Amino acid sequence: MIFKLSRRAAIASLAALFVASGFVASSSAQDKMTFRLATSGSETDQRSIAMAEVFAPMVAGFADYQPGYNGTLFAQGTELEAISRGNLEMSIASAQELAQFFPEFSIFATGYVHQDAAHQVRVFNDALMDPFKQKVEDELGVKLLSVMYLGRRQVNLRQTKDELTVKTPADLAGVNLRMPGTDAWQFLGKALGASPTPMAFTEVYTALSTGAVDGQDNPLPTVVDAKFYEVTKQIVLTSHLVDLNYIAFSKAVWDKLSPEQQITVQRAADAAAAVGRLRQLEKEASLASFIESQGVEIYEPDVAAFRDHVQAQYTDSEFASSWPEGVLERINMLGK
Ligand code: KDO
Repeated sequence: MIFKLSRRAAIASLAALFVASGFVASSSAQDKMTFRLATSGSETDQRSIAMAEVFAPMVAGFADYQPGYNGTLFAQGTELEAISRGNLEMSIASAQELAQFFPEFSIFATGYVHQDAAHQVRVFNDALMDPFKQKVEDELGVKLLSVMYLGRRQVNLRQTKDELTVKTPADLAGVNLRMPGTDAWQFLGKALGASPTPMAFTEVYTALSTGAVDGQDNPLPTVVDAKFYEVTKQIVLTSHLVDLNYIAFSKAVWDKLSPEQQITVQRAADAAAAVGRLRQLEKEASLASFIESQGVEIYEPDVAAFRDHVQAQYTDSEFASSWPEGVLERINMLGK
């Protein structure tokens, strides 16, 4: 008999397997640590679900995992500093946020550099990342445990396609595009040809519904999770950034863990990232028809025109001058 698991069942069994193998170290209830994680994502975001369903039970022997969703613990962009100051244990951090402290991280936030989810993982696990990780650990007191897949960012606008059809970067001229509030994000918005407006993720739905901005960029699973399809009319499949987040962990807390507990935390982070990645990829591949059924048109622009324009903007930028010699070439070599 051929025993066939559906893809969803396979991911669920993988999660269960990780959890079952995770109970390595345990402590009595009263000396359990607390791992608070700050994220702007919702409770139903795949990264949040993976952390709650995989990471939390794997560390439960010695730590209580306490997530704060929707920016309730710390506002978007302030989490790394909170960890650094000893006010927070964990966050879901972006390369763009790290670039605020270490400009060279902008290489991982640059349009059309990462090719897909597997490429992100190869880059994160390659020796090229070691000096990046070490610097964050030494100078910020933050350990980057694992890389999470957020997805391909697409341009999502309030205007109908009849009102504005976007084929090339020139068509985005004057479009007030919300981008998250750091220099690297704003630069990407400009590189796309738009007029970027900085804004925290938690404000975006309201800004779209009132018309304070013309659009935003995020992967399809986020468009659905945050219900942006209710307040926008088109998605332009620019795929300008295969976006990632890092599971960031306090170095001070890490140093208090026993070697066994450290191994468990590392495994739990890797397992949560792996399960979240599979689920996010599945969502990304299957959500277009639901979004279209909500009255949002989805179409491809001239992606080569966007790629060329974006890459040209970065070539002579101050960001590119902060990238260590040879790293871009090494990242490209790890691609397809
Ligand atoms: C966003 O603000 O658009 C963004 O997608 C940026 C990501 O780096 C990440 O912070 C994400 O928001 C939040 O986790 C909410 O999904």
